[in-house]
This record gives sequence, C-alpha cells and structure tokens, in this order.
Amino acid sequence: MNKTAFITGATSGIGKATAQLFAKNKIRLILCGRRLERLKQLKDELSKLTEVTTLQFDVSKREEVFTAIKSLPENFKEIDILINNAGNAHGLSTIQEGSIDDWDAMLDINVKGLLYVSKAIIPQMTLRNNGFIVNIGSIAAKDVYANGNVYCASKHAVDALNKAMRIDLNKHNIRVSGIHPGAVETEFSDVRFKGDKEKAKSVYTGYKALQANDIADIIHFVVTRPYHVNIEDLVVYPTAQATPTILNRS
Ligand code: NDP
Ligand code: 8X3
Repeated sequence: MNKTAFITGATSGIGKATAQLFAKNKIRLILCGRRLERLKQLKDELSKLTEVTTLQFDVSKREEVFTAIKSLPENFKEIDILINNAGNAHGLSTIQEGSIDDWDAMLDINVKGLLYVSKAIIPQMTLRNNGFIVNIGSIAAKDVYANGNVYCASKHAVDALNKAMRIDLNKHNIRVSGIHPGAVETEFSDVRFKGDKEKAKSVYTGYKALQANDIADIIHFVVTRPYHVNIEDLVVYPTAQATPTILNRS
C-alpha cells in the first residue's frame, strides 16, 4: 500500500501499535508526539520496514502544530491518512471538585489539538479530492460516567467533529471514520492518575482489557477497505465490559 499516514500520539499505546502495524504493511509514516527520545526509537525501529519521518510538537499549541506540519519534507507533504489519536484523560473527579488545569488540558489537547492538526492537513486532501481521516473517540464519546465529566465532554466533541467532518468533506470525496474504544491497557490510566502506577494498574486487573494492538488492527482494517467503503463509526469494548462502568472482573 503506497500511502502516507500521519499519526498523532505515536509515542505510546494505540498510536504506537498503529504505527507498527502500518509499517509492516508498508504504509509510509509521519509519527508525532512530544517525547523526542521515543520518536527517535520508533523511527529507528520502523525505518527497517517503511519510510518514516517524525514531528515533535504539542497538539494543543497552535503555532507549534502549523510550524511542524509546514516543515515536513516535500516527499511527505501529501498525506493520505490522518489518524487523530493524541489525547488523554487528566484526572477523574466530580464536576464540583475537578481541577481547572485538568479541564484545560483535556479540552486543549483532545478537542482543539485535533482541530489544529486537521486544519493543517485537510487542505492538501481537499485539493486532491482524496484522503482519509480517522478520529479516535472513546466510549466516553457515547456515554457519560461518574467523575468522567470533562473527559466525556471532550470525547463527545470529537464525536460531533467526526460527524461534522464527514458532512463538510463529503463533496471532496474524503472518508471520515470514528473509532470508539472501551478500556485499552496503555499509558492512558498512568496519565489520568498522574503517575500513580498502582491506581492505573487497578483499572485493568481482574479481566482482559483491550490491548493497543486490538485497536491498531481495527484502524488498519478501516483504512484498507475499498475507497467506496466508509466505516462511519465503530464502538469496541473488551468482552468483559458492557458499559463504561459495568465490568465483569470475576
Ligand atoms: P497513551 O497515554 O498510551 O498515549 C497517548 C498519546 O497521545 C501519546 O503518544 C502522547 O504522546 C500523545 N499526546 C498526549 N498529549 C499530547 C499533546 N499535548 N501533544 C501531542 N501528543 C500528545 O494513551 P492511549 O494510546 O490509550 O490513547 C490514545 C487515544 O485513545 C486518546 O485519544 C485516548 O483518549 C483514546 N482512548 C483511549 C482508551 C483507553 O482506555 N486507553 C479508550 C478510548 C479512547 P507524548 O506524551 O509523547 O506527547
Ligand atoms: C477511555 C475509556 O472508560 O476511561 O476513553 O473513558 S474510559
């Protein structure tokens, strides 16, 4: 597959697993994240399989996003597939006790970051009337659970933007898909609980959570359908999870 994919949040979890699977399938890669050392390691690993370039930037910093994407080498400027994956939950508190810094982080990264990256990449897609955008939402985009308030709001916004993109980009022949995972065992809970490893680990104990590779498989399936097929929206839970809060840990 002689395509170029731009993956945000490629330094960990779902983004990294997607980069690894795309590389095996010879998709050229633009890997993004803030942690430079991880970007370098991943580039070394995946360059054995496909062409790779990296961009270090914070998706929530508007200038950084546009400057980084503008700096892409000429042979990487045509992007076929955008995976809007970078994001996290910050904190898990009631609305009355939540931290405003956490709220800002989630809205700036999960919503505005996705918008900035999309705004920088969409023009070369509309010009070519060709492209594929995959937005990583969450079950928190479909449902709201206790203490999830602002994270759920940020992912509901991703769901709305996913629908809006599909409508506005329809006349440009651009495919837009939303993928909404339940519990995936990544660094997600480390970030949510600010490095409290015990608390993070407890999220995934007593049942088999989804693994990053499971979501990467689904993303790869979605982007490799024939061009006339657009998988609009996909919600995926671990078998042990029925809703955000009903988990069979037996
Ligand atoms: P990880 O914490 O493992 O990965 C998050 C990735 O996002 C990292 O590569 C991180 O890179 C990047 N990132 C975070 N903040 C920024 C930022 N400000 N600028 C640039 N990159 C950033 O979590 P997951 O892989 O689980 O999460 C990926 C996506 O999947 C997120 O959107 C998350 O909301 C969603 N999701 C996760 C679920 C789960 O249970 N794990 C379930 C449903 C959805 P770096 O730190 O290097 O910048
Ligand atoms: C991550 C899954 O249930 O923690 O989006 O919101 S959940």
